[in-house]
Amino acid sequence: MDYQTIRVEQKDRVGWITLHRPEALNALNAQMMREVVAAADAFDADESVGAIVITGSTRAFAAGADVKEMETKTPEQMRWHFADWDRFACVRTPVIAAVSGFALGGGCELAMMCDIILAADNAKFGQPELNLAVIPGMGGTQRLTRAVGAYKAADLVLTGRMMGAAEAERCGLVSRVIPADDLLSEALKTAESIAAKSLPSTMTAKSLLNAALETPLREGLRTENFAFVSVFGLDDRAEGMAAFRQKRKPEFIHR
Ligand code: CO8
Repeated sequence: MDYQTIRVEQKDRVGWITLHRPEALNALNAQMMREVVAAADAFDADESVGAIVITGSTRAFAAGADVKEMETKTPEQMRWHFADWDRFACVRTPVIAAVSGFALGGGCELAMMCDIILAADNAKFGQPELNLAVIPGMGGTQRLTRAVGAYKAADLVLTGRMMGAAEAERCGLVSRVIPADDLLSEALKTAESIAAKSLPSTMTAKSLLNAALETPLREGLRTENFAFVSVFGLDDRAEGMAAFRQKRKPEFIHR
C-alpha cells in the first residue's frame, strides 16, 4: 500500500510505523487513521512480525486529532469520523508507543491504545480538548482514568494542562522514560526482545493484560487459568522448558 501520512518499514521481526505529517505536528486526520489501521492490521496478520512500534517525530508524537479537519463536522459525521481507531486497539501483536514531544488529545489516546509507552524525557502528555469546548473521544476519559486514577485524570482532563515525562512516569501513564536521543534504539531493543518470544504465548499474555482492565478479578483469574493451562499444548512451551533444562537459548517455532 502506498502510504501518504505514515512511514512503514519492517526491521527484522519488528513492524515500525512512523506518523508523518510534520506540517501539522502529526495531527491525526481520517487518512492517517485509515493508514495506521491498515499498516497495523497487515503487521498483525503477518507471522514474521512479533512486535509493532508506533512513533512520531522528535517534536511531536501527535498533537491531537486534526482540529482543522474536524472544525466543520456535524454530529452525524463525527459518528463515523475516527470510528476505526478502535481497530488499532484490537491488534493482537504487542504494540509499543515511542513518544517524543507532544502527545496531546487523540495523540495521548493513541499512545494509550498501545501496550507499552516509552517516553523520551522531552515528552508532554495532555488531554486539552476542553480548551476547544470538546471532550476526549478516543478513550481519554476512560483509559486515562484506569491508567493514572480518578484524581490525576480529572486534573488533566478538566484543566487541559500538559504534564512532562517525569510526572507521567510517576503517575503510571508511561512504562519508562528514556533520554530523547536513545528513544528509538530503546524502542527497537524492547520490541526485539518481545518479538523473540513465542508469538502465540505473547498474544495470549497481551489479551489477558487487556482483559484485566475490564473484567472483575475473579473472572479475570479464571480466564488467566484457562489460558495458562492451554499454553501447555504449544510446541513452543515444550521447547522453552527443554531449552531451560539444557541450558541453551530456545528455538521457538512460532516467533
Ligand atoms: N490539529 C491541526 N493542526 C495542528 C494541531 C492539531 N491538533 N496541532 C498543531 N497543528 C498545526 C498548527 O496549526 C500549526 O500549523 P500552521 O503552521 O499551518 O499554523 C503547526 O501544527 C505547528 O503548530 P504550532 O505553531 O501551534 O506549534 P507550537 O509549538 O506553537 O504549539 C501545540 C504546539 C501546543 C501542540 C499547539 O499546536 C496546540 O495546542 N495544538 C493543538 C492541541 C490540541 O488541542 N489537541 C487536541 C485536539 S482535539 C482531539 O484530539 C480530540 C480527539 C478525539 C477525537 C475522537 C473523534 C471520534
